[in-house]
Amino acid sequence: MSDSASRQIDVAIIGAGFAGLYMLHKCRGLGLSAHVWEAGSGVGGTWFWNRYPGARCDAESLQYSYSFVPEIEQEWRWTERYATQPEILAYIEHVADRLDLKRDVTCNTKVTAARYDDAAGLWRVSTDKGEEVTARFVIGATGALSAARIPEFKGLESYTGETYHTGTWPHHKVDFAGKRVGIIGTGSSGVQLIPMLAEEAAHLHVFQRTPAYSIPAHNRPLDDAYVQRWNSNAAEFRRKAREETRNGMLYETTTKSALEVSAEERQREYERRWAIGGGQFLYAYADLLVNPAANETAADFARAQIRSIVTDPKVAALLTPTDYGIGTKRPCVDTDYFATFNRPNVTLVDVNAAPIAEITETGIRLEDGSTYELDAIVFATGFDALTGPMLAIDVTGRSGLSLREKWAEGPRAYLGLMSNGFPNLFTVTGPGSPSVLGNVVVSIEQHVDLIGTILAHMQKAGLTWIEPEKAAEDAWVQRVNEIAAKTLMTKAKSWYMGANIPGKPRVFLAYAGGVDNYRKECDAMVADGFRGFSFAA
Ligand code: NA7
Repeated sequence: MSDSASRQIDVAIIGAGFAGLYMLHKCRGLGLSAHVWEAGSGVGGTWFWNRYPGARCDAESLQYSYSFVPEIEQEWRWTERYATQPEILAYIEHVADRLDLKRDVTCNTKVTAARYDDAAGLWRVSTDKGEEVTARFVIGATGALSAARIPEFKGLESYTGETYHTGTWPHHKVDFAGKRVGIIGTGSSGVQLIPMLAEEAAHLHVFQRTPAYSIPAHNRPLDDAYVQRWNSNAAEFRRKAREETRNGMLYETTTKSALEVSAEERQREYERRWAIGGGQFLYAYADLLVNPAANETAADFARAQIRSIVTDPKVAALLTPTDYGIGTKRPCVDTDYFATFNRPNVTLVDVNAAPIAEITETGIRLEDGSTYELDAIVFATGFDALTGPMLAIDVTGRSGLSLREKWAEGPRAYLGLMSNGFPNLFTVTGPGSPSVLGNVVVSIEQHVDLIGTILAHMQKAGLTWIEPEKAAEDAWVQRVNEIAAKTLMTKAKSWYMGANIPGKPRVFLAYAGGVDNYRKECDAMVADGFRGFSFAA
């Protein structure tokens, strides 16, 4: 990969994951000089960093992949319904090689600042390697879940054992054999990792604050006939996923309410969907995420599954979510998660009842005085989602306006794409766009295509400057909030709401109106002469 970038380029791209790589390809197609900076030592973004045992995508492989080069789609053979992290990373590497992208990627380098120079009308981008580059456009392809976070536990630095975070997992195999291991966190990452740790560790303590709803993955190898059927119809399947679904995935949906059918019919439908596995379950009825009574029927079904698997009723009760609805926090998809708690070498510790008071030299102490001696602690404690990655960079726009100040009360961006005061700065799947609510690769492709359309328009019309109007941005932020408020997702304490970070504003961070509707909004904006954006030559 290239070690240095030319000092003056058209487009500076931050991040070499799914978004940054496609953005680079798009810029090349427009004849623009573009360069990517990437903190990791290789491309892949999320799939470069999250290397913990058991890491998989919880969207189906054939759908969670690029569609912009049909030949690549046809030549890549996914092996499992839900791909493992190594397979997804190998796929991204393959695409990067196939399109010769790596020569314009500088790895092991963090962008530390991006400052808009009003007089020159250019961005000055600085890196932690002391590089400074000027660029006409900056594109934040930083990912929604890339700022890994360890809570500020008292005494953490005094701990003498090994520590790991799922989102910054080492590249070597970590040996847990014979060790006393503690894991904090039971979100998607913890739910995937816990069964793997339990198989290896001498003893595993799971420190749980909030129990998770989890749907079985029913993962399986993909057979040739299935792949063949997909490949023969790929273009149409992809179009449907993009244009006709709420979340960018081809799930079986219905317009029926959970409350308009009999209890028996509902039970049969939930059983059928549970047997299919994965995110399909939440699409059993149209109102599961908007009507509390409807949601409760699905939540009850999921709770009963936990009781049927976990043999100790006290442990089952602790593992059962009661104070939030299913799907109102991101639902987990698992393989053998609940059964893991039947193992004699696994202990569930309730850190809701007695929170973690401190991390000691040798383990964890809870507020009730109980202590746990541990050789290793794994933090599956999540990310500073959506806003964290861009705010980690010192971004300064027009007239010295800082992005951190502007977003102090929550993110503000028109279409989740650009923020007033920050000309020529785009974010791919930024806050206020559908982003994490669904198949993020579909949303990435849509945003990159949209940015490409905007850049092509500017080239053609001889324009050099674009900024969203404040009124358009205000109206969009209001719309995002109104749509979210109609769902049950604003009722739960989740990273969708910024609730996992002390002090982070409690604002719903994504557009919950569906990727289908969002695309229509964007297409209408373009058709309407780029409504809401100001341009200058
Ligand atoms: P999540 O979903 O944010 O899960 C983090 C977990 O860590 C969750 O169970 C938290 O409990 C727990 N946590 C966080 N801070 C603490 C403290 N201080 N004490 C105890 N427990 C704590 O992150 P993941 O990495 O699992 O998943 C993120 C996304 O990546 C996922 O949704 C997929 O889209 C991929 P809490 O629920 O806050 O009580």
